[in-house]
Amino acid sequence: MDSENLILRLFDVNAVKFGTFTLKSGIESPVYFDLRVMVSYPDIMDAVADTLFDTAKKSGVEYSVLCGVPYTALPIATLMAVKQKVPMVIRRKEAKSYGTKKMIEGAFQEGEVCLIVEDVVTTGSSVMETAQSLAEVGLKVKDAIVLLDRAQGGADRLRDSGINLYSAFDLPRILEVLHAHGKITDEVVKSVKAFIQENMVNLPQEPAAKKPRREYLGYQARAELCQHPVAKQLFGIMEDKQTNLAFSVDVTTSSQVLELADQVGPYICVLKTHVDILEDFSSTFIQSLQDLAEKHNFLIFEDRKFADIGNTVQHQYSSGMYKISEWSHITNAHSVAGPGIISGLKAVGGAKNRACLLIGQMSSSGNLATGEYTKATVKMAEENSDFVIGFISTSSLTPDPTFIHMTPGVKLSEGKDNLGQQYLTPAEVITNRKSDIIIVGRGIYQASNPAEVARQYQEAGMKAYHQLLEGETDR
Ligand code: S5P
Repeated sequence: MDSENLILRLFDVNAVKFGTFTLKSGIESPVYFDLRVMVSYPDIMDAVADTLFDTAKKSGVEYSVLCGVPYTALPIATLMAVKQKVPMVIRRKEAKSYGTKKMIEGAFQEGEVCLIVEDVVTTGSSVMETAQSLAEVGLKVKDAIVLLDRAQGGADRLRDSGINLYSAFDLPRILEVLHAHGKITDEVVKSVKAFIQENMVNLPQEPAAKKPRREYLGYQARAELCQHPVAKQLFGIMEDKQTNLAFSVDVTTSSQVLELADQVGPYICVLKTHVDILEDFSSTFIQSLQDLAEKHNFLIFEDRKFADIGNTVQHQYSSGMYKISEWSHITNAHSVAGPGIISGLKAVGGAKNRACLLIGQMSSSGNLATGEYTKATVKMAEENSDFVIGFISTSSLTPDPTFIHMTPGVKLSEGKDNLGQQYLTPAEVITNRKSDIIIVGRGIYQASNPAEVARQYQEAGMKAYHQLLEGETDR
């Protein structure tokens, strides 16, 4: 059965319904999926198992064991396991109250990679719970496949926890097929599309082969499109120096900062500072830093993460001992305080042609900058694009080519620190998540030869950028 017929069959058996439904999250939805009914239709089960295998194959995921999220995906995973002769494990919903308290049943080796199978993902929490149970017994989870991603933030949340979600279908495709076959009216299509617009955070990733690719513009073209002088300059530097590397120089003395900035300067487009961790901050230090920025042609970004009301941040930005607005081309702010924070910063930095990034997502595990918060942050940026030039985020948040995305939590191999930081690779960040700039701190300044390692990050970042432009994915 091809995907079109599978969608039609799912509609026939009432696994896809249109009307007014209240979802678990409290959101009212004009469309509802109840895939539990599939077990009664062998032809559908068969097609779903094949479709999910196809999705896994096209996404290039690697695994040696399968696990279905209980309950609906359990029989699907079973069928896939039997058809493809891959072992599976079962996750219990509740631990047994007698005997062994095992949550995962089956025979497996610690360190084996397990692919999670799910029917529908909304927030991603069921996949996350399953991944946690699997991790507790030593199984590794990198990817999950789902028949349908409702695109309400689940993929983002999972990605933040290090799990890539690949879906076989998305809602627009289902609408298209059902409408083309006269199963739903124009009205229904309109109401579901309006719902998608309002509630969907990111459209799900389809297997690369099926999806028409968005054309990515190069740095030069984006420099030309930008109105803000700092954004224009930054894309210009990225093009001229062929680098998308920002160095986060989180060391605690001025001399260390200056020495590192001079060594690493040739390989970066942005130097990111936290001047409040310096033991010996002074205005002469700032003068030397500005000289280095000039010498090596990079921008200075003070990572101040303003988070207060407009009136307070105005003073924090212009005054005190750091006078950030005097010397930092770029600074950043949390959107939690509302748009007044941008007005406050803009009142100080606007006339000086300074720029701001909003923190739309964070790299640390368990952070709250997800879903609706991220969406509202993007809106705030769009409404203040004369001062906000982009985002700190772990993925691209908008296709608007004049906004720049900078991603922290980057190392040459994935991992974590012991305080919640989570690392992704340059290829994952630039090619797969379509961010623009990698921010690297410890990966460079803790290396024995920071300049050489910075060069390696520059090379990895640009390789990933060229892959993005050429439409390749890194998977
Ligand atoms: O979500 C975030 C946002 C930022 S700006 N996660 C982050 O790690 N950062 C900053 O990026 C953080 O303050 C630090 O300066 C840098 C990452 O440093 P690394 O040593 O972990 O590479």
